[in-house]
Amino acid sequence: MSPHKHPPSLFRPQALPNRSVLTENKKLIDTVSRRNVLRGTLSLGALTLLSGCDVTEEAPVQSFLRTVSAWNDRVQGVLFRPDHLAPTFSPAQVVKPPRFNAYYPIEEVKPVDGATWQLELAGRIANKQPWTAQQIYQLPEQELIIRHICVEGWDYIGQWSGPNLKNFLQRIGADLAAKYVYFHCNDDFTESIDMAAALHPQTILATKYAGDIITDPFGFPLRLRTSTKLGYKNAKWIRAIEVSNTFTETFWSKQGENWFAGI
Ligand SMILES: Nc1nc2c(c(=O)[nH]1)N[C@H]1C(S)=C(S)[C@@H](COP(=O)(O)O)O[C@H]1N2
Ligand SMILES: [Mo]
Repeated sequence: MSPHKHPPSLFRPQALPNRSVLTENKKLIDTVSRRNVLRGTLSLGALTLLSGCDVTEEAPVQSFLRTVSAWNDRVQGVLFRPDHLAPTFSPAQVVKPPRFNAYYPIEEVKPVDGATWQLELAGRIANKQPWTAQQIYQLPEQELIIRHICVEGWDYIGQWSGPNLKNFLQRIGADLAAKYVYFHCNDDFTESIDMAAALHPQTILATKYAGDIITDPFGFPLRLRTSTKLGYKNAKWIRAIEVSNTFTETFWSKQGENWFAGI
């Protein structure tokens, strides 16, 4: 299994397009970075989510950084407002099929058997009865057309639908005052999110992409789709959801990535 390329963290210079421009703008970058360090939570991806600007379109670095800086100030106010909505897009902007990523290449994806698969529930949940895919398909669906941002430096607009996570957590009697929601996956990947992100109105358990059942590489039969977290938080091929007050390092946080990874 080849290790996933280590994703660039915020303002590591190689994460941005032009080093000489970066050197010229060092003071501005420092200002931006220092604030980020102080907050401890902001990432380029998170700012991109908020601003809706396209990191893959190489706007001049200086104006980009000014935008980031300005957003940084506005972000202070919205940071912990759980109802702040991430930008959404139109169906015409949706990339089909989605762009694949995992910590191993697409050829190594081991498809999940939807007929025998069950979603297990663990931790601070009153009703731990497992769910079949068919049962999950009966639940009301929410659709999100949102930007997926991978810290490796690429992004795409995707159209996801499935049950709203907050509604699902309420349905199973999860302790909504608990701190974390963990997603254990069929490929040995575990990620977790803070409860505020789990209860965010734009967080869903996705079963469909662009109106069709998600295909194997993209997390069939069930994956997480947050609108306010970086790509790696969006666990694919979920086999169990666990609600807990205990913090355990996750796949990417063990590799030194920011655990919060969002806004
Ligand atoms: N189970 C599992 N989920 C995962 C990963 C993984 O390796 N295993 N990779 C993450 C990363 S780094 C990204 S960018 C997104 C990619 O999702 P996509 O293939 O639908 O674009 O899945 C995330 N979820
Ligand atoms: Mo990613």
